[in-house]
Amino acid sequence: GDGIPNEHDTDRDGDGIPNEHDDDDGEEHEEKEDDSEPEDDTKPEDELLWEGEIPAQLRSRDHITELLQLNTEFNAREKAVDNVAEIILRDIKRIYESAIKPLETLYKYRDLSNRHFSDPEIFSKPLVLFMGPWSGGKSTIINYLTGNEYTPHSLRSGAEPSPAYFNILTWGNETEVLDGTQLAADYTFSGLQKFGEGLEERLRGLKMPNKLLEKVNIVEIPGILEVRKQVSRLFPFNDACQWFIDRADIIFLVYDPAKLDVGPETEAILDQLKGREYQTRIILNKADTVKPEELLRVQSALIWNISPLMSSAQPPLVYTSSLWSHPYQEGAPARLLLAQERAFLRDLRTAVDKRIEHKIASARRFAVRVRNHAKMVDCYLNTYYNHKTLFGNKKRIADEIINHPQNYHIYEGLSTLTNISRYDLPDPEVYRDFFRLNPLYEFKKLSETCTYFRGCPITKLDVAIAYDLPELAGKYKKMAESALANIESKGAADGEPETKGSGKSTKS
Ligand SMILES: Nc1nc2c(ncn2[C@@H]2O[C@H](COP(=O)(O)OP(=O)(O)O)[C@@H](O)[C@H]2O)c(=O)[nH]1
Ligand SMILES: [Mg+2]
Repeated sequence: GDGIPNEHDTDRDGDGIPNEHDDDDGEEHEEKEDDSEPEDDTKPEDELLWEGEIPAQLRSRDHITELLQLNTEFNAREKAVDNVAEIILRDIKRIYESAIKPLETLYKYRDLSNRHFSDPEIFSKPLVLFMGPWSGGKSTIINYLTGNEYTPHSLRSGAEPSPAYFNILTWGNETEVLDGTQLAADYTFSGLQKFGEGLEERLRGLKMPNKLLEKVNIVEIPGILEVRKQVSRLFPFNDACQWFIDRADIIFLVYDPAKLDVGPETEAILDQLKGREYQTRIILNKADTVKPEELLRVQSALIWNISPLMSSAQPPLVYTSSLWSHPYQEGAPARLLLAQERAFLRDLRTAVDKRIEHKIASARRFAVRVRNHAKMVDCYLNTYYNHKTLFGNKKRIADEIINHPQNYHIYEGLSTLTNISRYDLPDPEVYRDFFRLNPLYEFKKLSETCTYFRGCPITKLDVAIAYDLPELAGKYKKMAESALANIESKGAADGEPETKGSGKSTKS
C-alpha cells in the first residue's frame, strides 16, 4: 500500500495489468499523480516504474519470438550449439592463459589500462547495447523486445529527461529489481566495481524470466546530456561506456527523427566506437511520427550527419522503424516500418549466432593491445639502452626519456595507425605515470624474455593473434555444423520433421 510496487505486487491474477490498477475498470488508467508516493524518493524501483495508459489495440509481438528464434522448437538446436560454444570458449581461455597472459603480466599491462580479459569477459552471455541521446526510445525498445511493456517492472520511459540510469537486464527465474551494489556483485558485471560508488548509484538492474534474456544481457546507456548535468564528476562516464562497448556484441545507436543534429554527444560516442563499426547499427526510431514523404529526407540527414564520423568503409546500417507495441500513427508507412523491424530483429538474432566469433574477435583485440604495450615498453627500453652510457645515472636517463619521449622519436609512426579509438592510442602522459609506478630499467627487453625451451612469448602472442585465435572460428563452425547435422538426422530418425529453420530463417 505504499504505492511502490515490489515483487509482491506482481501480477498475481495474471491479467497482464499491474495490480494497482486491478480494481479499476481495466481499460482506462489514470496517471496516478495524486498517489501517496513520497517525492524525491530515489529507491531503485521508482525509476523502473511504468505509469500511464495501455493503448487499446497493441501490435502483435509474435514475430519477435519467431525471428529471434525464442520458440521451444529451437531448444534442441540451441543446446547443441551451446555445448560446442562452451568448448571453444575454453579454447579461448587456454590461449589467453598461454599466449596473452604471460606478456600481460610481464609488462604489467594492468597498471597501464583498466581493460581486462578474464573469465567474465570470456564466459558471459552476449551483450546487446543500446546507446544514443536522451529520448530516442531506448528504454521503450528494450521493454518491447523483452515483452516488458506496461508492467510494473517496465523500464521507465518518458518525454521528460528522466534520471539517467544505466539499465541492465539479465535473466533470473523470477522478476527482481537490483541496485548497483547487487549488480556489481554479479559475475558478469563485477568489473564495474572499479568505477566506484558514483557509477553504482547509476546502475539499475532488472532480472526477469524471459526467453531473450536466457540468451543475451541487455544494457541501456543513458544519453550523455542527461548524465552530464547530474553526475558530471561522480564517475568517469566515458570509461564506463567504454567498459560496455568493449563487451558488446552488437551496439544500437537510437535516434529520434525530431532530434537529428549531431552534437558533441554523438561525436563522442562514435569516437569510442572506432574499430567497432561492424558491430554498430543505427536505429531511426519513432519513424511512425514522420510523414512518409519526409521519411527519406530525414533518413538521409541522419546518415549524412553520422557517416563522416565513422571510419568504416561501408555506410552504417540503418533501421527506420517504430519499436514498440503501440499502433503506428495514422498514415505511417506501416509496411516499410514492419519490414525494417523484421530486418532489425534478424540482425539481432545474427548477433546471437555470431557470439563466438565476437568473443574470438575481442580476445584478438585484447591480444593486440597487450602486444602494442609490450612493444611500446620495448621501444622505451631500447632507447634507454642506446643512451645509457657506462657511468650514467640510470634513473636520470630513464626520466629524461620518459619525460621527453618526443626527443627520442618514440611516438613517431604512431600517427599512421588508423582506425584506433582515441582511447587506445598510446599516450606519453599515460606512459609517464606507468613508468613512475614501474621503473623503466626494471623491465626486460622483449628479446631477453625468450628462453631456450619455451621460445619467445612475443612470438607466441603473434602466433595467437595471426593463427590460433582465427582458427578457432573455423573449428567452431565445423563443430557446430556437425552437431546440428547430428540433431537433424536424429530428428528424422524419430520421425520428427526438424527441417524447419536450418540455421537462418529464410522468411521475411
Ligand atoms: N511515436 C513514437 N513515440 C515513441 C516511440 N518509441 C518511444 N516513444 C516515446 O519516446 C519517449 C522517450 O522514450 P524512452 O524509451 O524513454 O527513450 P530513451 O530516453 O532513449 O530511453 C517516450 O515518451 C516514448 O513513449 C515510437 O516508436 N513512436
Ligand atoms: Mg531510457
